[in-house]
Amino acid sequence: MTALNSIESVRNAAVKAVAETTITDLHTHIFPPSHENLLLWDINELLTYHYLVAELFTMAPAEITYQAFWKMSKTQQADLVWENVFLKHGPLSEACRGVMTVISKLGLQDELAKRDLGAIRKWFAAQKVEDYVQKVFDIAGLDYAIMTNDPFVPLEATQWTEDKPGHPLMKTALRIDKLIVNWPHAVEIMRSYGYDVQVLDDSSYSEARRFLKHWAEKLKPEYMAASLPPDFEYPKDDAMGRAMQNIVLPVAEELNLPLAMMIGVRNRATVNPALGDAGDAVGVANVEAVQNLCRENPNIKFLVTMLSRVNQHELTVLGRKFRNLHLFGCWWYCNNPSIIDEMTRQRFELLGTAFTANHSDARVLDQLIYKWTHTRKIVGGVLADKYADQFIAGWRVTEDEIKRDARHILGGSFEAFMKK
Ligand code: HDL
Ligand code: ZN
Repeated sequence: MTALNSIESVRNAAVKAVAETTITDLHTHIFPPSHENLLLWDINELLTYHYLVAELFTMAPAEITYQAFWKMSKTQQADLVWENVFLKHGPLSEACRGVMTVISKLGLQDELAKRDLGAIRKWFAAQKVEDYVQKVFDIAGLDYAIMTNDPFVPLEATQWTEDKPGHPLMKTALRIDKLIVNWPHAVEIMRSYGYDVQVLDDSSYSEARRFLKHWAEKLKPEYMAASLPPDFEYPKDDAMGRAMQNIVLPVAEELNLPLAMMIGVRNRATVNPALGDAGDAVGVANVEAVQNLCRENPNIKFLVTMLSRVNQHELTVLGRKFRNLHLFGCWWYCNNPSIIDEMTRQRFELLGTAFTANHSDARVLDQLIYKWTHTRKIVGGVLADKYADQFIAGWRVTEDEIKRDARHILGGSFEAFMKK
């Protein structure tokens, strides 16, 4: 294929390549339809996404208390969000825009323009979930998504112990936060399965490793994952440091199972527990913990994303230092156009294409549509700028090479890293 011979043509090719490339979504909270009502989907779930619940309480009148809200039905909660966040105030937040993008991409632009929530609900009620999963994946343009599978959540664990079928478009990830950040809770759950764990000592370490290996066998996960607080340090002789050192890292190495760390969540317990899933906030975390983990464990692969915008530059520099470190995503409070743009530019400038531009973190199936529609638009624009810079510097590139690079930052480099 001949090289493109103008800035205009490389820009257009970059935007087109990102708009059309197949994406691998390496972190979500979706579930197989067979896992009872764990899979969330439809307009009521979209409107009661915890991002929008938080926004409701930034605007709702005082008489709408947290207690009253949580007692309502999902439909009543959705009505409140629609009325207070969408109708009474300009729905300008990224989470609001997401709901609108989903509705429009599903072909309900007229119903949306008329703000006809009843008609939109009727359309969703007519969908068959198995077909709808495929439809959403097709619109989003994904080859597969990786779930979050937490054996410390009894309802989730039951689906696997009862051998409920998975889904061909959904791969697994073994979620282990509680083992690191809430040992007493982890002990309670592991003991309920008959594991002889008590305090953080050698006998409990080996039992906890046995628990992890059992679930790794059961789930066949792509990676183990843990969301960690801003004060996570490594090495550290505290409960988190000891669990990491004596339980998680040995299992990761023994099973050659990568560890994904998502660092910087300020837990709802210390922020606002009344908001439920919406109660967590963000804190500047310790990038040196990542540096020490990568340096001291060259045989373990680490996938890392951090929650604070403040941590991003230091982490991206670290991405240049370790072959066993792969950076991914604009996570949660970073998954907004202004920050996705900044992070993606920084990553291209420091890492070339050796990173994964985003993950959806979708909790509601339908969100795969908006999270990726919005990301494709921003990343496509950034990639176009990079190719324009490259053209001006004198390099010439073909459309196939641009397609190759677009895939690389949206799943390709992740898969290459996992195979290394
Ligand atoms: O811990 C995580 O995986 C986070 O993504 C949380 O689930 C968070 O509530 C979320 O959904 N962020 O998008
Ligand atoms: Zn998540």
